[in-house]
Amino acid sequence: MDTKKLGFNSKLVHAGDKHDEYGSAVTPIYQTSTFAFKSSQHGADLFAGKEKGYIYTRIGNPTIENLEDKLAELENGYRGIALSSGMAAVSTAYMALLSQGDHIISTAAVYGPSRGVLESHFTKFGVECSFVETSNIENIEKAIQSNTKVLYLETPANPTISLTDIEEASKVAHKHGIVVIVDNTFSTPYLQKPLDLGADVVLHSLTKFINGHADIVGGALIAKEKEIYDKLRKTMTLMGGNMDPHQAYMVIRGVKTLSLRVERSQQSAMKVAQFLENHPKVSWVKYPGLESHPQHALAKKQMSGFGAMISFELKGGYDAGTIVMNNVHLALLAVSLGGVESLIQHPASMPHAGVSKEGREAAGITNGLVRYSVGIEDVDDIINDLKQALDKI
Ligand code: LCS
Repeated sequence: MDTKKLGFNSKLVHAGDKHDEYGSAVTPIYQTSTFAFKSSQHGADLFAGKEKGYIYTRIGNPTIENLEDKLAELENGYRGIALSSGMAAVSTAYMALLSQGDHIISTAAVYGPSRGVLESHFTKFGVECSFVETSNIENIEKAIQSNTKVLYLETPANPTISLTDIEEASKVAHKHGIVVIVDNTFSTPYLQKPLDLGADVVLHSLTKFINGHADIVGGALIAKEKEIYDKLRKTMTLMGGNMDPHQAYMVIRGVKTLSLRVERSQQSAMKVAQFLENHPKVSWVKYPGLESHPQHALAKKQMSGFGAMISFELKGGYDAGTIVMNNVHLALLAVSLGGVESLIQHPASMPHAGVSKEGREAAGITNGLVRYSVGIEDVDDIINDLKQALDKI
């Protein structure tokens, strides 16, 4: 069946699937490190690329390939690459597309380690980085240098929920021959398709909404065209950031319900955001679906829904944040996001506790900022849980 002609939900279920000779309904887990050649000629043909097949699981494996093909179809890309984590995808992309003396421009408020690995490791190899507020396209234009090779966008960004106009940013970048990478973890292809909007590479932490069940860590890169795909694939294979077949099986299972999960979570997220916006102990709420979000119009233009991630600021600052953390009962007090279970975290006292107050503020992480990942529980339970925790402040 040619799944490319099917609708998004049908692709979620069927794209890339490999049924074995027993008629398995799902792709089996090919839990093997290596694949026996039928003859020395067969081995030689596989290595020379004259015949399609499998050699070694770091290079390729049917279960992993099923996931890669599914993701590529969902993102309207040329081909996909599955990796051991979202960070493996991030560093593989940087390694493949940057050389000594090159310059990268990145959204300032990206997921901390996506910025950190540039500052701590890639600068060691002579890569220059600029971190700018990419929601303002002029900032991107101003940061472009003759050696700029990559524009790295995260939209919505983690944890500020700021948006960048992918179409406009890509136009500016492409005028200068700059490759555009978009981290689509928060939206997933169900809500936003960066390659259709002009980006060259889509990146995912599969750990989040795509897998959706908080039981694996994984990452993916999907390229729009063969040339960049080949560079990414070669780097992944050489650096060894491949996914494991069992991990791939778990993500294939999880992603089949992506639209059902995201749909329910985002319906609840809208109600939770409205509840928070009207709460006297909350000074502001950042959710792309609220008219008060400074880029609500952009959200309507480039996303087909507003997602399940909310950030809000408590009037009581740091102490109020810790009180809420210690008093929620339904939401799990945990990092990560995008699972069926609601998760809450307070960046200032938790993941960003080691960052200076000035550093946190420069990245938009204020003392009273709380990030909430809305799960698929009953929305009344989610709101009541938050309400009673806010009452304790
Ligand atoms: N990109 C985004 C937008 C993320 O949120 C994360 C992880 C990554 C990339 C890296 O993916 P990983 O290697 O963890 O699969 N975000 C996390 C967070 O917000 N809390 O814990 C992890």
